[in-house]
Amino acid sequence: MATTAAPPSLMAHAIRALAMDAVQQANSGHPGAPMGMAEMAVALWGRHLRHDPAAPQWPDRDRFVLSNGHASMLLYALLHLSGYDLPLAEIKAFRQLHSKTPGHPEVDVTPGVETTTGPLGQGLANAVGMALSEKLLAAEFNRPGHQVVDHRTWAFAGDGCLMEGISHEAIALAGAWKLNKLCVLYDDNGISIDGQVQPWYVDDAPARFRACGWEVIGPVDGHDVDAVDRALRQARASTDKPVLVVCRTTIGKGAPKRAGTAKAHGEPLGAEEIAATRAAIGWPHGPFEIPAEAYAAWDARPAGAAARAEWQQRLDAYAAAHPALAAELQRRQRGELPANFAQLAADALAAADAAAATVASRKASQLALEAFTAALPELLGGSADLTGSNLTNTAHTPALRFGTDGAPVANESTGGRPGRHINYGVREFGMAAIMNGVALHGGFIPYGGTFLTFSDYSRNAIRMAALMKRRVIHVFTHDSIGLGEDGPTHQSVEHAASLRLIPNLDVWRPADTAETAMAWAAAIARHDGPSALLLSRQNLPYLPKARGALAEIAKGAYVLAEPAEVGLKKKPQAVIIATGSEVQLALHAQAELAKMKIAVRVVSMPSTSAFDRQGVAYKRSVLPDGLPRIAVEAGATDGWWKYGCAAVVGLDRYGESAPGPQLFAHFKLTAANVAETVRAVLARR
Ligand SMILES: Cc1ncc(C[n+]2csc(CCOP(=O)(O)OP(=O)(O)O)c2C)c(N)n1
Repeated sequence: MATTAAPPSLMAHAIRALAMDAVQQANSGHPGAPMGMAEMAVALWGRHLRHDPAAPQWPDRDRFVLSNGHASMLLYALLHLSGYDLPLAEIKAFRQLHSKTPGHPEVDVTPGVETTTGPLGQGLANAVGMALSEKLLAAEFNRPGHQVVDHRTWAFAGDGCLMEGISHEAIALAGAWKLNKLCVLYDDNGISIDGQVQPWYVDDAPARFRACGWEVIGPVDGHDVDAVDRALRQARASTDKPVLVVCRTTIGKGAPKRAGTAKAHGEPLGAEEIAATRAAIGWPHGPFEIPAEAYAAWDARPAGAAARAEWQQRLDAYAAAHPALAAELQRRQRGELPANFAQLAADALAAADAAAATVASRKASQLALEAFTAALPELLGGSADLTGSNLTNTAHTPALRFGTDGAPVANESTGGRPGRHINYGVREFGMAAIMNGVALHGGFIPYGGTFLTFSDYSRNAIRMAALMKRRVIHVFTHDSIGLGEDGPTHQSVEHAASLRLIPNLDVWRPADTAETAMAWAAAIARHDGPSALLLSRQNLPYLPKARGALAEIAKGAYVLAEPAEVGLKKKPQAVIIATGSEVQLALHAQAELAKMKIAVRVVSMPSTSAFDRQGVAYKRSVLPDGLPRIAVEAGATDGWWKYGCAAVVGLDRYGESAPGPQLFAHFKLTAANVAETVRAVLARR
């Protein structure tokens, strides 16, 4: 909240001026939306948003999400004007290399930016994830007389966000979860890039939100600060529903010729129109010149400091009354794992090795999760309507439910805490983007499941988690033709390869229970990015490991079996690299080749990215120079050539509908074919 009362028009015009000047200077960007939402921003940021520019990471701050991220100059102007560490020089460097003002808002680049937005609709889902996190943390940690988690989530969204299908997934869940402290301000300006949206966007958006259990306020005049302010006040009174405030606005408001036109959306106004706008709105100041009264009116530092100090007092009182809870809350908010995590992970690995069970890797995942969810209350699981297939639930993760009062239902089995396995419904993209919001908020490590094939539905949100460096864990089961009878619509072929292309996503395709436990441990321990676990539907045998191999799984690839394992006292002549369900084929091929006195090494490579991060010496020790390499994976072969393979046994076409074992035979994903391929490679040399 800003501190002094000043004419709202002064505050709004300061945003307009900065937006049009910065876009003009960059000769690129979107002036229309910031100019159109200026009064909405005055009402929210000037009168409601509880934040402290001096402490952008303060855990109990309100969250603000600019879902229509192309309006980035609105957010940069707000951060600059209200006192964040974003000097005018950064506004002048809008969209330039290494500035803090990139084309679209990016979390961790600009102080005060809560999430990276630009792909329309996802910000809305992030906001839902943030509001969910707040509600769950409040239920878990607040105590009578001690409200230490108590903040709101606000989002701006435009027509584009609401046209995107993901908006429906997100608002449906927000309604089901009764996220009453979530408020979305809809910039209802009737314009998108192609022009007036009327011919192609005729949805009754308010009715859609109402149908999903939202309270809808308005339409209000989005250029009337007091009207928006009143709507926000009403929104804050909601006890059991998220709130949509429909704000009727004019894109490019203030620009005499461009206002209300699609041209205002994504082009600089031009010197002439900027001059005309200055005259029209009565802004006599030069480019990037903001009068002191405007800065004073926007300055949110005093109010922010006071709000934070008041919260600190509440936290201190809480810590005095409930020291253990306070320490746990702060650990969770910092994203630190319990001190005994390394031991926990080692125990899970050792237990898997000792049991040596033959189970599907999806089941192995559940076994690992039993241990991890027992010890880590921050694990917040879920599935997109495939819980029984993904096996994402455990004895420690009862289903999350909300009572009629909007509060999460406390579970006896978990000491009165809310449930922590989410039925996301059939909403893969929404789930992924909501998990991003949960990770961004802090306090939880989200994980969610679906079939690997449907990772395509979630894909851009997975990419966003990778770009934002957030710890989100995707459980993708039914990872190949091995799933069998459901057929090619459900059988992944290109998915492992294509997920591996996403920078900063760790993909794990474990071969057995030990590798699966390790993959989970790595995904949980990872602080700076998402992980995807690719798991089988079908059973996989436990693979006996050489001494020391267990510890090397974490390196992404390791020597699983040398020729000596199959009775050959020879140095290997070739290396078979395999992942997941195909590692057993590699071992069988090794045994067949041994009968012909052909010595091969088998390398299990559950994670190419983890392996690629290893030093040269380790890489050479696993894949020695000069030894021909043959890769085996029931999927697209393209990615394997980067390891200099002489041959790849894979699948570059869609599968078929039949029992899994028949499909492996049909597509020659067999030990015999792998052995034959090795022989052919050696014969060529
Ligand atoms: C998923 C996605 N698709 C397409 C775009 C490109 N794009 C950016 S803004 C925009 C139009 C958005 O219209 P609206 O939300 O009404 O914004 P306004 O015109 O009011 O600024 C489009 C298609 C995008 N950023 N994200």
